[in-house]
Amino acid sequence: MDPQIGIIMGSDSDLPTMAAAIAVCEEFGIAHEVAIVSAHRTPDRMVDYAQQAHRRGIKVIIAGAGGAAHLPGMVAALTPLPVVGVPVATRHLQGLDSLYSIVQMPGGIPVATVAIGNAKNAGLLAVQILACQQPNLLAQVQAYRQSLTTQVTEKQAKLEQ
Ligand code: RP5
Repeated sequence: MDPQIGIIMGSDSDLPTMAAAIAVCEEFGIAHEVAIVSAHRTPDRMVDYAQQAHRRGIKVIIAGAGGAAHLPGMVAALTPLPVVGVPVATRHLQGLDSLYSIVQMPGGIPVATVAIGNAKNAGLLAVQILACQQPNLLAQVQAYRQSLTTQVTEKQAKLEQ
């Protein structure tokens, strides 16, 4: 099955963070691909990936990067697809630099930026974007939400025992 979500990151050192987005795709049974695409170290590969993704059937791109995190914004500038940005926490500034690099996009070129390190939400957002056009997936999202509600209800019930 052709991948519908592209998960890219600036370095293999981002993988432990981005693994949560991969896990969401696996949980929802969505075909996805994972690639290391660096805005700074492999700029030509980044341009090629961003320009070709929609032609290959990708519907949403999740892009994670840390430090001078230009990958999500540059990819967003090069693709018509929605881009979800994940600021990866860095050793020196704890990801604040990554967040600032990704979140302040100029009007016209959005990146849906999640919280620092929150690749899980990036995966869920990508799934929900796909679910707009896929009733079965929408039902899965609703079931997932219901499971969150149930977990809280059960914890509350334990507190009251
Ligand atoms: C960014 O630089 C990557 O996204 C990564 O978060 C950061 C550090 O990369 P490495 O030096 O660990 O390869 O491009």
